[in-house]
Amino acid sequence: MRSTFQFGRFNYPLQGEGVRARVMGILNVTPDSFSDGGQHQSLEFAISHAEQMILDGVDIIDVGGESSRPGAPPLPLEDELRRVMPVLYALRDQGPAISVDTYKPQVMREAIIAGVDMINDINGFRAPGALEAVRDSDCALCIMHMQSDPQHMQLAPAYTDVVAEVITFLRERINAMVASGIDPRRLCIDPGFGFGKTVEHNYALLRATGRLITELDMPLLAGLSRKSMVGAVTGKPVERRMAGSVGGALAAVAQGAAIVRVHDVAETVDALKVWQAAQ
Ligand code: 9MG
Repeated sequence: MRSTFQFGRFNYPLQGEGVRARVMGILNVTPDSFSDGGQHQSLEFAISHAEQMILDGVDIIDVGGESSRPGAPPLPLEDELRRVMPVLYALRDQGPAISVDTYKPQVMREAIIAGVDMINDINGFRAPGALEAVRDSDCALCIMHMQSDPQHMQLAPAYTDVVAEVITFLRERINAMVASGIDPRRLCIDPGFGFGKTVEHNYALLRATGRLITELDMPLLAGLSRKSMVGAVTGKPVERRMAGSVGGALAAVAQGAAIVRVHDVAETVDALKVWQAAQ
């Protein structure tokens, strides 16, 4: 059984003393996440949001420049670099681990030079050049499952057996990455809630969290914060899904998830502390 998770400057134990779920805070650097779209103001907004997450006890900050919402169009490379690179440089020495949410090899290369601890790729490192871009670093690599692409993924998600198919996909990606020379201790898996899945597919995968971890012998990252799977069972709009999202994060951690990717850091940190104290 896997005992450690190599995470750039950090090394997370997966067994024995010191094991606990890590909280990854979401830092979107997209025009709809700050007021006037100005470059300077967006950097200031991102830094102050990150500072609040640090006060709230975040372990990892995930910086993303391109929206991956259903229907979102791709962002040109230069725009993504312009959005995320100043934020990565500003945050890398603030304490928490830093992750970059990108599927573009050129952004991965630049982010590694900037010193990020994780590359979070919703495309599972399938882009030509992605494996070469990350191979010779020590940053963690999150392999996420997605059916189709953000523009089309929610049009007609279809599986015969969603859990088996996600496991097959993740196993194939792990094998390809290890065959390219990447240390498996750098890898984690993610079922990709909401990425080409119906509500039923999402809950089948959430219930299978323990099975994914055991069958693939990998730490698992769960990201369901404020997603439609939370709205579907609570009946709440996106701005009122905090409690439901915390419930989902606890459900994942109770089955062994190593990292939860969340918007509401303070509430998730508190919930996990209480849950941990009760173990
Ligand atoms: C960028 N992004 C949005 N949702 C995500 C999820 O569920 N997992 C990961 N790894 N990244 C996500």
